[in-house]
Amino acid sequence: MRKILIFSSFLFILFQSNILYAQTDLNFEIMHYLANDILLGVGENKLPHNNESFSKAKKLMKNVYYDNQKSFYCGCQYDYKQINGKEKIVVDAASCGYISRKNAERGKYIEWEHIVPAHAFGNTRQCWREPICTDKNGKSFKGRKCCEKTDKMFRIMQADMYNLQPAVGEINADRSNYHYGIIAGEPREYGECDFEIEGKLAEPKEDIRGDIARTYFYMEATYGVKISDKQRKLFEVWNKQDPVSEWERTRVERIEKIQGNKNKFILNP
Ligand SMILES: [Ca+2]
Ligand SMILES: [Ca+2]
Repeated sequence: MRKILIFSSFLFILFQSNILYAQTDLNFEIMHYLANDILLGVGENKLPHNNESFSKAKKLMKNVYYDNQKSFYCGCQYDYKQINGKEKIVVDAASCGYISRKNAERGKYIEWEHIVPAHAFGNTRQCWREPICTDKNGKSFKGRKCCEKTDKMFRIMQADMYNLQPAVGEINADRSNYHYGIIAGEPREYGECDFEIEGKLAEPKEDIRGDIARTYFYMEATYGVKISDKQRKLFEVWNKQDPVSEWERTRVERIEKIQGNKNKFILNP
């Protein structure tokens, strides 16, 4: 009798702890969703758009730029070519007087640059700041890989086409996650391309400065990306000095058709 009692108590405790475990799990899920919602002020059913795939977004950009295949920073013509069975976006360096600074291989191809870098929008997410992921060796990690794995909203941000521009791979690499700003003088490190880097600052050519400013404003309004006071002042000036061009409008209209959400900073500035 005593044995039965002990055994049934054991079963009871096991049963209870399972419920508790399941509830904790459920609570964690709910908390996770609530945290996302509070942070963004939107419900999961009100995501700005529904594409979670960065690689799909990059492919779709072909349908936006098909009649204006020019790189963002340097204005180089580019074209899609099959190289060793893979589709590559090849830069026509002669079209823009591009000369590689250091990384000739990456200078040959177009990459899709995040104007607001992944670091800046990722930083708003827990998966970027805290090591909430575990690799197969049991080591915890954080950052881009962790966010791609666990955070739907991060994937949505990363795949937002309004934030993507075609850039010569070498320029994309050199810009890294640096802020934009003004650099004294006009040093040229990429042939005729008017793009400068000094310390941790990147200076874009004048006729894309407004485009950059409005992209930051869009990412701030849509995802809560932080803009410092100093950056905001600069972007407000750039927004005025380089107003919305016909191409910028066309680009945004095409993205809106694909992605679904509006970009009020360009269509109703
Ligand atoms: Ca300069
Ligand atoms: Ca412009």
